[in-house]
Amino acid sequence: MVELRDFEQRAYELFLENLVRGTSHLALGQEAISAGYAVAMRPDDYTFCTYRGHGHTLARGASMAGAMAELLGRGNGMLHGKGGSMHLTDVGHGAMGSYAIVGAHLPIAAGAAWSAQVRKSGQVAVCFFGDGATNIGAFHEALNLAVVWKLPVVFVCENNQYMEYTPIGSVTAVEHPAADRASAYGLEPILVDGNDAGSKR
Ligand SMILES: Cc1ncc(C[n+]2csc(CCOP(=O)(O)OP(=O)(O)O)c2C)c(N)n1
Ligand SMILES: [Mg+2]
Repeated sequence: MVELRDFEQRAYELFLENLVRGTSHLALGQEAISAGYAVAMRPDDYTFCTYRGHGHTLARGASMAGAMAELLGRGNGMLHGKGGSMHLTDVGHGAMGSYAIVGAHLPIAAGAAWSAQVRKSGQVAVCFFGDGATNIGAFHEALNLAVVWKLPVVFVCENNQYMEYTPIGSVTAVEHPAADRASAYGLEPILVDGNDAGSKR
């Protein structure tokens, strides 16, 4: 958690110095989620991130230097400086990409889980997304398919209460945008306080 916080703070400083190429979405305050899930992952499990994916990618063991160099657009970045903050990917560590289109990666994570199921590899896909993604059609399609096909995929909504400038409560009728809808698809909803590293539910 400390390492992830340090990385984000440094990225923020470099961004203010205009050294970060493109934009950068930080996850300051969300470190416990990245640190917690990574402990449970097998080395060959899959992670799918949003554009706010520095922590999730680093927690899988991706190189911090490679990630920072990527933000700066350098040739020694993990994607040779071509992807930047919003596209961090490190397949060797199971980090299967960061996706800038809200909700786009939920069906892709379901597809990766399906491949694991077909190959009987025992791998699990974990897919992170924001509260805003729960109002995108792909969220509902992916959850439904995951249950119907019993796919080894875990969907994790990081509810920071906002989608850009819009409070999620102003556009969503239920209190817990992902968990309250998960039951409708036959998924067990689990609520965790992401700011409490010791929280279970
Ligand atoms: C399909 C799509 N629509 C709109 C956008 C513009 N956009 C970028 S971030 C964002 C808000 C997403 O909020 P949320 O899912 O809660 O994630 P957070 O940024 O809070 O982590 C929007 C609307 C986008 N990237 N993709
Ligand atoms: Mg949000």
